[in-house]
Amino acid sequence: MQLSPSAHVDTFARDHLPPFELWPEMVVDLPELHYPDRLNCATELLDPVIEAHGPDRPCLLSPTATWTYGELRDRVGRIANALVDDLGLVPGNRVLLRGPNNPDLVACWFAVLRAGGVVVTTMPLLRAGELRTIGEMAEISLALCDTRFVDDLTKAGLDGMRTVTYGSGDGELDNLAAAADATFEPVETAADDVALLAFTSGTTGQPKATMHFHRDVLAIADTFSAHVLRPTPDDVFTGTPPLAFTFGLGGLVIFPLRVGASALLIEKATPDELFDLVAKHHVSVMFTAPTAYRAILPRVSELDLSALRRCVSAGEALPKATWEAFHEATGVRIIDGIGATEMLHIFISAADDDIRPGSTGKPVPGFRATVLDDDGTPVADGEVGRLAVKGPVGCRYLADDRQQVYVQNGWNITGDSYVRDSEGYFWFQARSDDMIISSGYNIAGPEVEGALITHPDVLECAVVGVPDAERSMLVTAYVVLRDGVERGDATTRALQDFVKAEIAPYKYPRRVVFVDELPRTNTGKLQRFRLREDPTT
Ligand code: 3UK
Repeated sequence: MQLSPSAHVDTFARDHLPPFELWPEMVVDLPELHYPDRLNCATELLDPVIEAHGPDRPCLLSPTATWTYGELRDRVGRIANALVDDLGLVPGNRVLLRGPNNPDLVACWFAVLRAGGVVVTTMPLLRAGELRTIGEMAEISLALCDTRFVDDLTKAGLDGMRTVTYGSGDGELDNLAAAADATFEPVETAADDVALLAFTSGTTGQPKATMHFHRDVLAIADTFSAHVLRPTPDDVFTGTPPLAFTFGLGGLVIFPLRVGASALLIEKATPDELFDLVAKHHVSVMFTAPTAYRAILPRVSELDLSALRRCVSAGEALPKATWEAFHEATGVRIIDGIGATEMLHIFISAADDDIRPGSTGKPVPGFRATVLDDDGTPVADGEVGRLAVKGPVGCRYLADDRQQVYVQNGWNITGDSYVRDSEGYFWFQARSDDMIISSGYNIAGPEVEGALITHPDVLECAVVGVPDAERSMLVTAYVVLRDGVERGDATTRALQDFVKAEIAPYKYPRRVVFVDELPRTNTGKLQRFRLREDPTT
């Protein structure tokens, strides 16, 4: 493998790529994925739209403002000039971004990339300790931070990192940008120069930084978005995942801008607030987690969602019952898709008539997927094994031995147990570490959850195996009940009997624990390990 000459003056990113022999096999059989050697994704996502449609197309919306493509490009130009002339950025420097989803954050993202920098967007929920780890791992010298979120970054106490604030019109960066020129000639990066470092939202252990190239940013738009989502320039996108979570970055920035559409950026929203904004702004494409689709069900029929035509769910398994209830209430068929930070975005999915409710779908055009046994041999259709994928993007951890765990024989091993059926559809079972082995049976927690969740008293639930002397693991359900339902033995028995009637009785939760809420990561994923560790959580 040979990379093209880098435009990075600061060579940190290239220097820390895994050795080529540990890379996954890269598959680029779609002709549209053959990008030129010099490619800046931040140029490709803005300039062609302005050339084709003029500068006045709406681009970024917030509940209070609208920026056109031309306004975004001007703003980006000013910030990029400030980065280079006032803040001393040289191509290849990593720049940490911290702030909630809004047009200012997106402008910073573009400016760093156009100036040849490497963006490291962080979740607003992160605290000083986590920010320190990221700052140290990525050797960050400059941070652009929303004025409202500086405290934790200051507390992180990163020597050698300068923090510059933006937002509310009076940040230091706003002043520098106001005085700077709006025209900026983007750095001609190599298609395989690193554009972003995305930290995994893994539920345990030391974080890992995944490294993605300029071409990778376009490749996710030209695979999942172009072939499955199929947006049009008139679409209005919105959603909840933070831009630091690549699910949100793709759905709220890369996919809409790749086709000249617009995106409504929301700083923070409960499912109720999210759907109110969808109605108000005639949103047509939405990205959020399965729990939000479920949470809105009781109210969904009162809302005017007539513009909504595409709903994408990812991050966790979408229960069949949620898919069906949402379809019944809105007529919209949710597009489930499995993605991963290592793969940048979604690689198995289906839309429209191709959907089999309860299944994640088929490999997205441009990707290959298979199900392997422990030795790396494909299992027969219908059998459970480890999901393995390859495509135009793939896992490259920044200087991390765990590269060899995620990438085996050229395949990306996502850590999920899957079944492929005879029609080629992929069915999620559980995270491989989460399979419950009880009295010799293999039980997938999500399957039991899928049954429990259809009970009218259940708002949310999680099913895990808690270590048990007699059965090795005891199938234990943590249940958040709907308001007004009484916790107690009668409810426990009712839920157990209900599950026994829905799925094979040996899978029923022998223990039911009622809780107020379930522990989640800041990307909304259930933290099953915390439930396993502390059964009284
Ligand atoms: C799980 C799913 C079942 C699965 C992500 C879309 O979630 C994203 O990235 P993460 O690195 O986590 C990856 C893991 O999450 N998962 C994701 N989607 C599904 N499980 N059904 C699904 N539809 O365990 C996977 O290995 O946080 C999702 C786009 C970009 C992303 N980064």
